[in-house]
Amino acid sequence: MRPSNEALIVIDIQNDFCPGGALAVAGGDEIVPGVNTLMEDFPAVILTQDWHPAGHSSFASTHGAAPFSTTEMPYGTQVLWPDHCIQGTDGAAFHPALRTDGDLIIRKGFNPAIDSYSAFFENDHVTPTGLEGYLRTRGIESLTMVGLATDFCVNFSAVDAARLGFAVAVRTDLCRAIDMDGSLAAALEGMRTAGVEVR
Ligand code: VGL
Ligand code: ZN
Repeated sequence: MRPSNEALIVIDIQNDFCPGGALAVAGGDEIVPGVNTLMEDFPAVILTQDWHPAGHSSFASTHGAAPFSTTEMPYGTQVLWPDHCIQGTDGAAFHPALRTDGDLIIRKGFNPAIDSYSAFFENDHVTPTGLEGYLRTRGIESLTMVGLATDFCVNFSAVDAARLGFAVAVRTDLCRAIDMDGSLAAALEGMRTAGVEVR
């Protein structure tokens, strides 16, 4: 068992991000057995769940636009995604083989007007999710991250955590990427620059 100041953050291992889902990440389901095993090593396990209302502003359908195009939001450029992880649907549920008996499940992306890739802040980079306070009040200082997708929610979560002063490692063998237009390479570079240990 790892020391009590360490936590495992399991990001968005949900049906819509796995093969057959609305925003499927290639091989997304392959990481489930390894993530389940890794949970046994950590005194604190936190899962995140992408959790959008129908008609969310990150959905291409909301704008009459093509999926994977981009639009300018008040907070910056936003990729427009296929409808995914709609609250209460099977697509928003965790992969059925994923252990979900962790300590905390934090939902994000529920604000209709702002997407939230990061587990710490919405995409405006200022609206907190509350995860930082939870971790600090539990005395957690070191984070290991796994999950989906490497280049979006894992990336944003890892960079924010490093910026907040947490020690952060990303286990890339237990992550899978969307990888559009070089986004995976950019994410790996950005995480390393932010001081994340990319393993
Ligand atoms: C994610 C795109 C949209 C992710 C979530 O979990 O990486 N990507 N919503
Ligand atoms: Zn989403």
